[in-house]
Amino acid sequence: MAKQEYTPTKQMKFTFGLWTVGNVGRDPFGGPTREPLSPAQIVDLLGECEGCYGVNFHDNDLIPIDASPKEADLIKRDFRKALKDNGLVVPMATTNLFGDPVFKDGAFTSNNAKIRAYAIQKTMRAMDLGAEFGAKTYVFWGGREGVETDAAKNPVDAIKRFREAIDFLCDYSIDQGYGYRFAFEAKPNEPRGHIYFAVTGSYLALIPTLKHPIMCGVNPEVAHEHMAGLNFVHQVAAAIEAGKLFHIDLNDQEFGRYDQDFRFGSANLKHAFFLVKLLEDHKYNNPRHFDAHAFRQSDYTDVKAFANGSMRTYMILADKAKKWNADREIQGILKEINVNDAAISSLSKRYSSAGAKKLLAAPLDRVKLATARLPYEKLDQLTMEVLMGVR
Ligand SMILES: [Mn+2]
Repeated sequence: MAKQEYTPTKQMKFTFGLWTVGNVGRDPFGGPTREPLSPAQIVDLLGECEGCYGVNFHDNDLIPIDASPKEADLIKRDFRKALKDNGLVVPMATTNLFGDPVFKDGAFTSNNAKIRAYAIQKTMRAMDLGAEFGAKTYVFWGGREGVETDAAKNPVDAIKRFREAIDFLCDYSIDQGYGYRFAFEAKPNEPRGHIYFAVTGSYLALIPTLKHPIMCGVNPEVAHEHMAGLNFVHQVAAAIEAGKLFHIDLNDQEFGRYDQDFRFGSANLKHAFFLVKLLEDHKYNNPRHFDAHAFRQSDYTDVKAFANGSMRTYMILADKAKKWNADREIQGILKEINVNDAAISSLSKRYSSAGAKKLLAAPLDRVKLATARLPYEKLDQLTMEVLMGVR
């Protein structure tokens, strides 16, 4: 593949949040290392990154929480112009339900009915704002929905309260004709000691209990599952299999560390490869959102390198996935390990009394079955050689 073929295209739907490339380098131990950019300036920066498709926002990334209506109008006007000038769209919006002190003990799951109501009110307004810019995916990340001590809240009530808020907001979206699809984003901890709905699977279990399950799916994030030591690829596979992968947050993370939000593919290349392969093999066609930020040491030129690098790594890994799928030796091993037997499958695939009797009587020799070859060292080494660029 020629080098220029790694250039991202709009069809890939690569997006960034205002808060990602606009991150000013603040951390719990130090202040900003970069001057803040306005939303319009962030859009201009993304416009300089070839192949970038769109930009996402929390309500307060675009409009400060205490902005006057007049100030809000000016910001929106500049932002809209920048989107047009740079040919970018807004596919996703979300609500900041974590930054303000009012949410210090949760939003939808707060013990205070007035705070729960305020969180729903703020989300309705944020949905209005997202719809104004054409967003069709609405993400819910419950950053403060949790506890440091389980003495503080009833975890069963927390689930009921969260469901109540989502059911209400689904109806609001339908009522307004916004056409949103909701995507829930799990995280096990940080900023709370323990966050409810800790993993993507928690939301996959919640969704069928909602009033509008068809409208609701998930937005898994690499780093959030890796923080919990989980295999992210398997979480995403569960979402794909359930038809619920509405959106995805791509970044990277060393296992067992704080929430690092590193550039996609920069820490765990092999996991990133299998993730891209999974998405490409299953023809994922929703936005590919890079929810990450540049190192604290970077200036804005380097922030652009971060954004371009995120997209380029995905393109390179998509090419590697193609190579893996076309590799004859790899495919030969896959053929060898996938043992098919139509007669026996017809017995075990679907239950019937007669079939069960036949299966009980089938001559399945466990000692012989255990001798089937599984050359996984070879398969894994070939995979690594594709990744290391020597195949
Ligand atoms: Mn995220």
